Order: sequence, then structure tokens, then C-alpha cells
Amino acid sequence: MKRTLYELTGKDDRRFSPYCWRTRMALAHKGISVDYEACCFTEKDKIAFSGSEKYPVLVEGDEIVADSWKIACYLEDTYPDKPSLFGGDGGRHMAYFLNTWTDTQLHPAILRTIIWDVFQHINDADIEYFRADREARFKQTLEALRDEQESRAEELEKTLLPLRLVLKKQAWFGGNAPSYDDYIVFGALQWPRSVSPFPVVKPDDSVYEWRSRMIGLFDNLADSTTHYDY
Ligand SMILES: N[C@@H](CCC(=O)N[C@@H](CS)C(=O)NCC(=O)O)C(=O)O
Repeated sequence: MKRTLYELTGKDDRRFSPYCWRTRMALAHKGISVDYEACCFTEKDKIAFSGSEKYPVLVEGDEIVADSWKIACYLEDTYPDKPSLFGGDGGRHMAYFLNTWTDTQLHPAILRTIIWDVFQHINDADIEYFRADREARFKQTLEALRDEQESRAEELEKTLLPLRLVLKKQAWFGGNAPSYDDYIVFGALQWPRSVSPFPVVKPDDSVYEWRSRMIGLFDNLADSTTHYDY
């Protein structure tokens, strides 16, 4: 069956969307192959058929699913015989908490730290849109946000603390093996890795070590697109 994932993409094949990485990893976990359709911010006409203005969008045969959480649930429910993403109903509910925490706490802390780097790596066609949209959202210029990078990085360190503590005790957020929990958090960290030379995690940190294990999954899937090596 034909299957396509519409993904946000920057210059030089930088696949920097944290949400799209969740879906990439979830598909790989299920062992499901997919074609990728690279789109930039201002190519929303490519996903207009889905009714969504955001990536990722998954098309599988006649099914159209937009939103990374809905895609994860769709994959889990459509392919119950393939490796489980959630490990049951309780796991699904807790994953939804982690999904919401990551969207509302971790992502903003990362974005404020690397927004200038994102801006440097988007396609030329997106520059005007990105500046206008993000400056309106943050009520600050991108240059002002860039100049705050060090203090924002300190805030991010605090946000990472619960992740760091959990990963000192266990190898994966899912427990003994990677699960959708891991893909949620990994997407957040693959985002800076795709566009920013700023090391948001450093060696000798349980989060860094876990991230290295994540990079190694599925034949180093996370190394298959352009990224910074740190
Ligand atoms: N809740 C959605 C959020 C998706 C989302 O915000 N995607 C971003 C890419 S990281 C996007 O498409 N942004 C388009 C824009 O800002 O114009 C999900 O989980 O898929």
C-alpha cells in the first residue's frame, strides 16, 4: 500500500520538525515503510487536502491522518499485531501526558534557545513568513531572541531535569525498551540536532547517553538526514 509522510524540511534536507520525528520513529518501531514528501513552511498547499496547516500528515491508501498524536494512535490501532507503541491503555494515557508536557514545556524551552538557528536553516522561501509569524508570537525580534541564547539555555537545563533524573534510573522512558514516550522526547532533541550547532545536551549527561541510544535505533535512522554532530 502506498504510504506518504508529509514532513517539514529546511535547507539541505534538514528535517527539523520534532513532531515529524515522533512519527518517523513510530513508523520505524512498527516496522512500516513510508515515502517522505519534503515540504517547507510556505508549501501548505501540498497538505491542503488534509485540512491541516501543520506537519506531519500521513497518507496511507485512502486514510489521511494529520497530527503526530493522532498518527501514533492510528498506527497503534491499525497495526495491533506489530510492536506496540504504548504497551496498553495505561501506557497510552501516560504517553499523552508526556506528549502534552513536551509540547507545552520542553518545546518552548528549546525553541527559545535555538530559534535563531532554526531561522538560519529554513528555505529562502520561508524567511519572510517565519520572521513575521514568530516575531508576532514572541513579541520580540529574532535578533533579540538570539541575544538571549545563554540565559534561555540555562532555563532549558532546568526543564531537562526530570528527564535527566529518570534516565539515571532507567535506559528508556518506556522502561526496558523504547516506546512512543521515547520518540516524543527524542523528537524534541532531534530538532536542535538538525539545525543548531549549540549543544543543548552534553556528554556525561544521562539525557545525552540516552539520546545516543536513540540515534542508534532502526539502523541509525536519526543520522539519515542532515544534522550537527555533537
Ligand atoms: N499538534 C501537532 C503540531 C504540529 C506542528 O506544530 N507542526 C509544525 C512543525 S514542527 C508546523 O507544521 N508548523 C507550521 C507553521 O508553523 O507554519 C502535532 O502533534 O502534529
